[in-house]
Amino acid sequence: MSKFPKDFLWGGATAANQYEGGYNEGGKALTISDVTTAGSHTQPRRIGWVIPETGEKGVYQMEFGKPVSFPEGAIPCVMEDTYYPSHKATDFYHHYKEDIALMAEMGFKTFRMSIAWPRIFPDLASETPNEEGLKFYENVFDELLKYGIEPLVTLAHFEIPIELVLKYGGWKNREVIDLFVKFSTTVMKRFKGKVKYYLTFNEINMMEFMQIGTIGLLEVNHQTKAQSAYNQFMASALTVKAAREIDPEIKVGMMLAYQPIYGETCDPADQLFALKIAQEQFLWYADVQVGGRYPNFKLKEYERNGVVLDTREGEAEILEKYACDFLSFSCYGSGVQGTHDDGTGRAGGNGLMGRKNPYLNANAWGWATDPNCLRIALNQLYDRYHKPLWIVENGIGWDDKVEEDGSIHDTYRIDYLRANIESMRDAINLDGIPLMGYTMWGCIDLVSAGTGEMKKRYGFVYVDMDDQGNGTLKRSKKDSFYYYKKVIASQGEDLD
Ligand code: BGP
Repeated sequence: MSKFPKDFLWGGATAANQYEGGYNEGGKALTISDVTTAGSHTQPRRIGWVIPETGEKGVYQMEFGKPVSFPEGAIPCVMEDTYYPSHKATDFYHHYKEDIALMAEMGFKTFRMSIAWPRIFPDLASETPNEEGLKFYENVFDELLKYGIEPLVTLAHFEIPIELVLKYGGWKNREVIDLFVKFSTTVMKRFKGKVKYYLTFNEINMMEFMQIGTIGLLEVNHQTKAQSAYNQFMASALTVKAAREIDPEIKVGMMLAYQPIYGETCDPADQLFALKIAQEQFLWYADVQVGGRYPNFKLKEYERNGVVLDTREGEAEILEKYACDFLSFSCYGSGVQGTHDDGTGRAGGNGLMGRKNPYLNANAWGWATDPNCLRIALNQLYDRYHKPLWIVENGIGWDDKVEEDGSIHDTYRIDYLRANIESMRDAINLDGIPLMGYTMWGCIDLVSAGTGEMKKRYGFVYVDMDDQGNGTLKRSKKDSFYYYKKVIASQGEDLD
């Protein structure tokens, strides 16, 4: 069986707010994640709010897919006696040497992590970055490079500084474009020669389903959401422009939350419905960020909704000229969409996955494993964009059991990995897709973004910590650790 390319970037992926901890150390300012409580599969995560003028307090429930709406004048706040999972997360801040050694032992060629914006600019308008924040990441990159692990850096992974919301009103404000570009430029200059791969906005299309943590809006409507997306596209294009000026070796990717969408039946109405979902929730973001222009269906939708974008002369050319170099995406499964309700119920996932797929098995959170989703996704995206691709998230959350002797037998994760690696392998070998790499999500256990739980674990390495933040933070290798090590060592040939 054919191998993966020699320079294929095998690795794992994380995000600062779910993994790093040290939320108030090293001069870092607070983000929206730092005021977001834990939740569960059935209980949404929450954000406390207060209306400063009246002192009235309340709690906002983050329901996935429901447009955000805080009461008028309310601002997010920290609630007393409340556990906030991002504060400690799984403490990469203090464990990075140990964790990177474990990644090296697995044979990682790359490691995806994000930089917390308010660690670099605790005061967004300041012209001087926070040296302690820069130094932390520099130490991490040096440690990675010591083992020959290539850093893949997300510049914004659900990282909304509180100041961005309170002072600027979130991403709908055009001023934020310059603030972000100052941040990305500072980072790329400082780490020139150390970091070659950047992603601008994690799952940029997640703003379709969850706006407070992605674009920092306390109230959303067609106009503010559209303007926020535009401002992020411009910030992304100007980051690509800066990258080319700083170091032509740097490659900047977009990051899309993707899932192949299956029409529920062969009823043409279902097929049309599925096509529109794919365009509106996923593809149009890549049409702009990778393709360089707004698709007609989006412009028509704006017209229907009375949306008028605030743009400047020359920006359309910038979007086109500085489209991203490659398209990275997360893909955990597929979605089923249609117009018939046959009572099969809703599926779980990191997007609006639609109905349950009766052909697939799901985990306890309703996320189904689709053995063909990566090959289908890779073909769909390459056919449309003809740019190199990179799978930067894929994986399965499970409440792993630690045996008496400390071992963790995560065969379900190994089975998931095998099926997904086979799917990628076929896309490369049978379909000729240029795939740069694969970073499994949450390679070392971290906090779930959707639920704030610890028990929804993705790692090859177990971290001793429970849903209330109790635990020693001790790291232990799961069976999948040895499996992935073998896969990497054999360049994807030994999948048994
Ligand atoms: C993606 C996010 C990640 C991650 C992952 C798994 O949408 O980019 O941050 O957490 O989904 O989701 P969850 O943590 O909810 O299981």
